[in-house]
Amino acid sequence: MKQGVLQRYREYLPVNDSTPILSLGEGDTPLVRSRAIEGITGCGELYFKLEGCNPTGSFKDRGMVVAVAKAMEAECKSIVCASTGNTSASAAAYGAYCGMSTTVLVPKGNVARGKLTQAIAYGARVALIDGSFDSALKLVRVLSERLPLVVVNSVNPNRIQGQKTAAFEIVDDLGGAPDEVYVPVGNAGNITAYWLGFTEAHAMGWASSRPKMMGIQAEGAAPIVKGEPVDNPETIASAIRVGSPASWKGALRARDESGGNIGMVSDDDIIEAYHLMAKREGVFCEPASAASVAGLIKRARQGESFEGKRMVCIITGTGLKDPDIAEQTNTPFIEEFPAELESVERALAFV
Ligand code: AN7
Repeated sequence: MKQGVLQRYREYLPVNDSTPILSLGEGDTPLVRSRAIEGITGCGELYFKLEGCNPTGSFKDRGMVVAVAKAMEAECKSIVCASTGNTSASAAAYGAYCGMSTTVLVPKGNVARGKLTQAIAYGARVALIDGSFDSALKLVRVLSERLPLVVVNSVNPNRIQGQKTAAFEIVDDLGGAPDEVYVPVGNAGNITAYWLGFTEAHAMGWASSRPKMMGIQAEGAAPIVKGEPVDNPETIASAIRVGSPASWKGALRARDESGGNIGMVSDDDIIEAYHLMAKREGVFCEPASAASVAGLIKRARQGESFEGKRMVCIITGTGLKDPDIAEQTNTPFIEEFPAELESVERALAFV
């Protein structure tokens, strides 16, 4: 049986004898070798960490399992989060599994359809906030001071602890740290978690080096790149539509301590990478996840050489989360036929 994050990494997590060890099968996600973009970008080796293979289809499950287990340990019955979608899906699933009541605050009109569907299906209470993710997170922080709720956003340190385990897995799979790791950045919890994971793996002697952390924001939602909050963040990648990241300092630390960079890519770059991933790599990811790949491609186009380098792009969520963007940005290759051999055969003959 698959162990799950709490069991597999219990020694390295805030787990004690009263922490319930539970799992929906999160973690242990595939590291897949690129067959197209590796050559396009001239990388020595390029891998994709497929976090969409987690139980609710995104990396959030790694941190959520720890946050919810700790909430149970504290005998708390209710969890709450603000979310651009994936955190809400994950909180709803783990909340359901653990018999908690789950409330999610999401920006109205800016959550991908699959994510909202998940929150509804798992039975969470969904509050549509007429405002941005940032305003929803502000509300959650105040609410948690007034009501007996555990916040399961990445401002909860247990989330970061759980998410760091993805870095452990990469080191385990590669037998050491890669040269560079590309991570899409929204609220900046994940890049903070990866850096913590790589730093701990290095300190424990599992890896002799640490990678450069390359954070990628969307141009219309790039507060860290611009050095100031963005009031009205805008991008097709709704997951990273964040104007004032809670873990801003963690992202800067990851960048500076690793000698990395926080860059930005346009929505066109994101969609180009999104299509390349699906059509050339067989990986259907969500737009925010494609931002990491777009960031790598952009640097290659700017003349950066990745010769002999071992690179990893974090593919944070599955493409099924956002069917609307898939439909809007693709010209479907779909034809209708009568159920007759001749017409179908004629149509296929040129293939
Ligand atoms: C697919 O679900 O913030 O920089 O509320 O869903 O740690 O925020 C999601 C973020 C990247 C960015 N890729 O991670 C939420 C939420 C996907 C995401 C990010 C998110 P952070």
